[in-house]
Amino acid sequence: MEWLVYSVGKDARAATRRDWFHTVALAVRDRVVDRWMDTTRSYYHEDAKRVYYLSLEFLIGRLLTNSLSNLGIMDECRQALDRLGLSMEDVVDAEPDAALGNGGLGRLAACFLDSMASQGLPGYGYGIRYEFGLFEQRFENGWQVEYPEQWLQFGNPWEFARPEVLYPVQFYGRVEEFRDSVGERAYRWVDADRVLAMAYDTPVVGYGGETINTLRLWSARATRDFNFGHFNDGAYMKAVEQKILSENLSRVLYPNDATETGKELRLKQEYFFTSASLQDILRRYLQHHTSFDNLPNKAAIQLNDTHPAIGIAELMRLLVDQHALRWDNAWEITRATFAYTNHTLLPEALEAWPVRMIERVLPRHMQIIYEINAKFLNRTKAKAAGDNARLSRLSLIDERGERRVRMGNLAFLGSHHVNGVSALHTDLMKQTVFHDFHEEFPDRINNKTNGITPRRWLKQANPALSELITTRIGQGWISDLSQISALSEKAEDVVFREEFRRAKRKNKKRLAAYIARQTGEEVLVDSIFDVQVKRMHEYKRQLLNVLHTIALYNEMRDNPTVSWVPVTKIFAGKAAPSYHMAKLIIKLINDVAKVVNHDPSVHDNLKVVLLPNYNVTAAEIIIPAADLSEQISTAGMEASGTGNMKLALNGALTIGTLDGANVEIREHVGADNIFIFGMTADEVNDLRASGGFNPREVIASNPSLKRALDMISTGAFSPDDRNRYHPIVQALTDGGDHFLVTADFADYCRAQDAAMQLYRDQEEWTRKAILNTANMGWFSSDRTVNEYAEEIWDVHPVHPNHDGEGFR
Ligand code: TH1
Repeated sequence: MEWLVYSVGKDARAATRRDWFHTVALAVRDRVVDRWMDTTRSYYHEDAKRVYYLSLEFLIGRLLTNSLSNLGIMDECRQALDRLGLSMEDVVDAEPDAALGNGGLGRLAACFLDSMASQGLPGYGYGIRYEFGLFEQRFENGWQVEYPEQWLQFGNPWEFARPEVLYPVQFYGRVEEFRDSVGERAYRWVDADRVLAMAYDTPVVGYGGETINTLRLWSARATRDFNFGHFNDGAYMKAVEQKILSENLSRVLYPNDATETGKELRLKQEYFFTSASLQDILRRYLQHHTSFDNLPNKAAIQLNDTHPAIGIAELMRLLVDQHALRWDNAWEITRATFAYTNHTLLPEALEAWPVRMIERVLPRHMQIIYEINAKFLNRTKAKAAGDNARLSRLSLIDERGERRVRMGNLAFLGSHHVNGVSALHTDLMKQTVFHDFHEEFPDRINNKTNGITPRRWLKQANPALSELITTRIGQGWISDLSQISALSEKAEDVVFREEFRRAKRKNKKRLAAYIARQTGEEVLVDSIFDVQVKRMHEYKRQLLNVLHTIALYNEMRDNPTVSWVPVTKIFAGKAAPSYHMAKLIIKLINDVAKVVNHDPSVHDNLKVVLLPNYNVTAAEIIIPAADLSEQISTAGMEASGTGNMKLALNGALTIGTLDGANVEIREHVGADNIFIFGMTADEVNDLRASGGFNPREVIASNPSLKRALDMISTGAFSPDDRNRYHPIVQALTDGGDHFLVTADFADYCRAQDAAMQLYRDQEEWTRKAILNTANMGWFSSDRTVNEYAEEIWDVHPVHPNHDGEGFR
């Protein structure tokens, strides 16, 4: 109560739910601060090697439940609120969802922060404090419409502004050559524009509250030059305009998931946060050291995809230009410090900045990139005499068409380890985009299969199931998910199966209520909740699911006397605002839903819902309620997937292709407990290479597919605009069906039938669901992060000292 009055400045009668959220968050934050300082101080005193996770995205979601749960004060807090006549749920619901990321890549970074803190690893996250996170999605007339996501509108109680932690970051200008004190050629970057990066710190509470790490996000501030002078003539307004322009750097997250836009502001964002982070890392290192030789023993920098890869040139610049190291020495230190994670092989997602743009925006970096390239190609030329094609593939510069810097090649060359995010993806990296580099550096590529944090994705999101698990096997699984395998034998226990089903049903009821609130649609709790939640993308093949939905709808209408297993098709996901095909698919799902849901002839046996604004908070409601998990990307295209892991851990059975981490999920849960269908990555590769795939033939030979496509193309779902879906039909037919939707359709339907038949046998279904939960322990991000720590970073847990009074 005191908190409300003194921190929020209101009395209880005037307080809104948001005021109560801020009150509780500030009270929780208070419990964290001492331990946070202790943690930071312990790292400092031990001069521990730290790992710095550089990521343009951190998809955090809400933090209140997470903090309470990790601190172990959930019940205490609930009781305190009870006494005030407040509901915990209402307070929790008042927190905005921090959506500083697009999808899997950003959420992985957030799971890694939780896992590092929970295992006492000295890990820092570095990123951008976007004023606007990923847009809010609404449907208007069934079309996606984007609204700004104003998560900071009412303040953010979790963050601490650090106005004193401020670094200059430069852009544009030119490079001047001069002779240094010993007469050597040297360079300085002059006449550049300056922006300041200001730090905001958020404590990252590890499970048990022993370790509290730091997420440091940078916000752009104009330099003081803009605020002073220029008071006469029109220059004053110009100066203010300049200030606004430079602060735009941290204004908004680019809404593209695994697609590249090539916009200058994006390059500037990447350099902005990378430069500030490196300056901060060097400042911290220099508190203990006078030479840079030990940097690789004290700092591991992980590049989350190529977005921070310019950091390789930036560290070279800082070491060579500012700290006067010799090139070769600086390069050795740089390579020993950086490691790079690749998250996609999709050509449209591989960053390649025009040379002309980098020359203009970061002129010194362009020189450094040329120098790195020249030294590398010279060395390679000596070995691979005459093979010019190979040299041009290895080059950091793509010379075909407009010259571009291949950021993946830069990241590879500047790192001591390069990893993929699932076994299949890592193999494909070696065979495709990094084939030549792999030959050149055969020990550099390694695999680190993704994982998810069991704290958020089981304990917090699914209290019903977690409490059941804990009553049977204790709570060790929360910090050591491998222990969950002890549930395997419970799959044979009829009482346990009944309780497992009860937990699932409770979650399904919660989701049904959410669906009713969000869409007005009533769904049957006892139907199969068939869930596909992820970004809208052609390679993820929501269209395959839609086609099956239409085919099932037709079968149900044709055979009204059959006793059908009721199915609820649940979709959610955002499309990039400029991705027209993905937005058209959204409209199609909404149009199909409108027809199917209002057709009395299917007797509620089929419902289709597309939930708006999928984000971490929505995922926490949807995932625990799923029966069937759709992981149906074209084989070879989804690097890993992580939603697949969250769903299986929560007892959904997967229907999926042998793509990404699905391959390893099958190995862990057992081939009998997963519905695998479709072509393999090798088959996809061969079929595409043969050039012989003809979707028309496949369609002609499959009446149910033909009928579904005909309905789409003749306007059965769009009577108001019969040509609306022409682009979709076109892509699947004359367009050549690049994602092989039609090629996998028949086998997908077979797998769907198998799932529906199994669902009739609730005991058998539940047995398999339990075996999924029980066998997903390996997919904890604790395991993933430990592998990085041991095999890439060489960092070790530190146990913070929380008792030394003299310390405080
Ligand atoms: C995703 C991958 O598509 C997904 O398969 C993987 O599980 C996830 O990363 C985590 O490893 C990617 N997201 C992005 C986002 C951008 C660029 C590339 C990728 S790959 C902006």
